[in-house]
Amino acid sequence: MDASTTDGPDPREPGLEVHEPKSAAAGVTAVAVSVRRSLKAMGVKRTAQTLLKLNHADGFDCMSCAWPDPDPEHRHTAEFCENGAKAVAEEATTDRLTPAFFARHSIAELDTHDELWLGHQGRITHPVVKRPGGTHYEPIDWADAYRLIADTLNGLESPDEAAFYTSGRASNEAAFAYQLFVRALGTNNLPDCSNMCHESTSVALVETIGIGKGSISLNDVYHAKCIVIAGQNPGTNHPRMLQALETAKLRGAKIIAINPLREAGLVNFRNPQKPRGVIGKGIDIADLHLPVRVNGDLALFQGIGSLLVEWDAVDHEFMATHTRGYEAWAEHVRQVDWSRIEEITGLTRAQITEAAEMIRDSDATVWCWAMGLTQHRNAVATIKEVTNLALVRGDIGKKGAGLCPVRGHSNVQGDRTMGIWERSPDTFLDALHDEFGFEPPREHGLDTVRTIQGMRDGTVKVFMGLGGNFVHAAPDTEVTLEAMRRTRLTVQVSTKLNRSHLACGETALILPTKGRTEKDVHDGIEQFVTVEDSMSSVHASRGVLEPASPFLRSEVQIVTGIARATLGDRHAGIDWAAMGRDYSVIRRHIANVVPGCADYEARVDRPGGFTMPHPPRDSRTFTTESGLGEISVSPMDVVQVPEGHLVLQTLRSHDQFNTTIYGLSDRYRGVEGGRRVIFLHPDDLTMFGLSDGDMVDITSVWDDDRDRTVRGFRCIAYETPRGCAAAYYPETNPLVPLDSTAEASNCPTSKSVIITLSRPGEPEGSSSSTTTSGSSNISEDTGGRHPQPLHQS
Ligand SMILES: Nc1nc2c(c(=O)[nH]1)N[C@H]1C(S)=C(S)[C@@H](COP(=O)(O)OP(=O)(O)OC[C@H]3O[C@@H](n4cnc5c(=O)[nH]c(N)nc54)[C@H](O)[C@@H]3O)O[C@H]1N2
Ligand SMILES: Nc1nc2c(c(=O)[nH]1)N[C@H]1C(S)=C(S)[C@@H](COP(=O)(O)OP(=O)(O)OC[C@H]3O[C@@H](n4cnc5c(=O)[nH]c(N)nc54)[C@H](O)[C@@H]3O)O[C@H]1N2
Ligand SMILES: [Mo]
Repeated sequence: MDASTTDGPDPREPGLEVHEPKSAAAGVTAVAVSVRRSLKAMGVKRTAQTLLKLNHADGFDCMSCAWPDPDPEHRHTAEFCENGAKAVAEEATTDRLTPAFFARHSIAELDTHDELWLGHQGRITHPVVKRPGGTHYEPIDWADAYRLIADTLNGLESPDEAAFYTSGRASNEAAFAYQLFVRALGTNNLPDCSNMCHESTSVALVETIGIGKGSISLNDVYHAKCIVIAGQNPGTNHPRMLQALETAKLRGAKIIAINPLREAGLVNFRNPQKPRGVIGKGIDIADLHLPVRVNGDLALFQGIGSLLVEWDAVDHEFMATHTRGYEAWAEHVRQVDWSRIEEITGLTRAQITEAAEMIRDSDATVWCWAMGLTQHRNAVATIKEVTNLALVRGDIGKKGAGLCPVRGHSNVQGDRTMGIWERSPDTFLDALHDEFGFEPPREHGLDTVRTIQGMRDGTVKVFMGLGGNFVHAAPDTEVTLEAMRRTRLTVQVSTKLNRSHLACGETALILPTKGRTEKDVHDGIEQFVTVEDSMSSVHASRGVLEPASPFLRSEVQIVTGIARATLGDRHAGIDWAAMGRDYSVIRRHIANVVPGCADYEARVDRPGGFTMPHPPRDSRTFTTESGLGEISVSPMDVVQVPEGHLVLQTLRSHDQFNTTIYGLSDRYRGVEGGRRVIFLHPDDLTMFGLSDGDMVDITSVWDDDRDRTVRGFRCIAYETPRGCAAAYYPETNPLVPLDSTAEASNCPTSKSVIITLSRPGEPEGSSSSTTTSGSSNISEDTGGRHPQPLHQS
């Protein structure tokens, strides 16, 4: 696709309009939007049928995010948010995408449409295949599809030539069966969306507290005295969290928002469930907003740590019994250089002191974070620093306090619990061995980035995706697309059409599946599935609608069907057919294999389910090697932005779910009718000789020769720290270099991309003299045209 070569509205987005950002989230507009969208997609009856069952004990779990549900007796009739309603409407739409559609549109033609159009074509009704050399998808029988997969997998030289991706929507039952199939086949190549999401969290928490999950329950949020929300935009991505924050505020909690942007939900919340939110002014959420520079959080948390040490505002008693490493850490943070902290964070010492005082004065603090912390090169260090603060304050295993990584996909945490992990520990593999009588592979498998590298290099020849939209979720879109197209076979288990279906291997299959809203009946018996939320609570989920087509199969059926076709009776201890027929068979295996899941069947079916064990939360014990909470020292570190460049964070609008674009309204940020925009500080616009409304091309900078440019983005002057730009994911994913990943977690650095701007048609970096001189400066430093950003310790 080429760019518009002149200024003015982009021909692709003629309706783009920019207004003042909003200062409050939710309220009646949110209710109106959700009902309007639902009615349009599903009609009156289905709207009532679905929305009233959403997040209820006898209904289905919302697929929009992993925020927990209140206790059954405290749930509202309408226990959903605007974006949850959009997610349901997206799946429960009455539009259908049949084989006739694929006969009409070639794959090449489909590839000219955007993600919004693809998603709006409706639910896929039949399994389809693209044969070698083919131009169109055509129908295929389920049995033939399974056979094709089986033959290809069995024809590989090694099972390690295949990779099996999971998106975080898969149920526990599907996930457990899937990882069992993959390991029975003989590989640990189980990349998942978590590799691009909270992987940095998992790595940091396992090292410091011994378990990669958050340590709080919803009740702790209600009883917190202080809540820190770093790098998270709950008003859009976890709207029901705002209700919990409101409850905490009304009990007197102080809230600190750490975010380069003044996100509407962090400023003010109008709770549509309460009269005050409908007619009144709503409630101010953040008592303090720290507009930190992108990637400045490690420095910020070390600054706060330094003050807490100086004031001796630490919990010596807790630390003496439960932790180690305080002295070394205290010595490290005592030495911080405040002028560097101010420079890196863009905050004054007074602002940081105000935050530290609020933390000092709270005897129970909840520490929340999401993608604003996890998707940077220094993400693991930053999250370890958050953990340090929680540990020195004694905020673990205490009412109203704890670590709260806010998960994204509704069952991403459950999938990990069920063994979707390329590096599952030996204890888990031992348990599989004992339950099923085969020897699972022990060598670590490929994560998401390594899977792409493998496909690119020709060592990975088969890609299967259990949900998700791999090519648009992954970094370096062009590289990923080319990599995927090099494979022998791609298999996508999906509900709706997306870009990954158009990046076909030599042979490509789309296997359409039932979604969470839909009933799943086998031999007259209604099946249910289970999920785990962000706070380790596990419960059942039951669909309520008739499936979108009689030809759909459930994810469990598809996975066990493929397994049976591929492995036959190679493993006497695994009865694939029984698992596919009756999910309680899988749950019995889960109970035997997964720690903390004893008596699973009975416990998941109680209203509200049960909560998985979490030693730090439950008993202040730590399953680290030392048996103690590890307070750790991380060198001060920040991504270095060469002069004349900016750091770009790629984030979500209010009208999307990851790569699924619901519509073109980022209401809270004032962007309507388009998505090809870049938010910039007014002085940065000036530096590039640009004005609000100008069109630019964006080029990222990395130490290889590849040109990574996206074209035709409208500049928006916006309140963001100097030097820090923002633009939407997935439009800007072509800018994220595949090899630019977080240390220790290998998570793509989607929140710190070094960029330069140019006017459409001009060579990169030529918008102003500053930029040109900036670019040449770096060339001298590194001798490369695309220098790797310099990092300092
Ligand atoms: N409606 C809806 N809900 C969703 C999703 C969705 O796409 N749509 N996605 C789901 C998924 S998978 C996930 S992981 C979550 C994502 O939830 P979030 O993490 O809230 O998602 P992002 O839009 O990536 O927002 C990141 C926030 O971090 C801030 N930020 C960026 N860089 C920095 C930084 O360096 N420091 C700090 N302190 N802040 C920074 C941004 O300004 C932004 O407010 O939401 C889940 N829920
Ligand atoms: N630049 C940049 N890139 C990012 C991020 C970022 O912040 N910036 N965020 C990252 C994060 S946090 C994540 S989690 C990933 C998300 O990566 P993915 O999970 O791979 O992406 P999604 O867009 O959530 O996947 C949507 C597709 O899932 C399919 N689907 C929906 N429901 C179901 C279902 O019930 N079953 C099945 N089988 N399929 C279903 C539909 O076909 C839909 O098109 O993206 C990552 N990529
Ligand atoms: Mo995510």
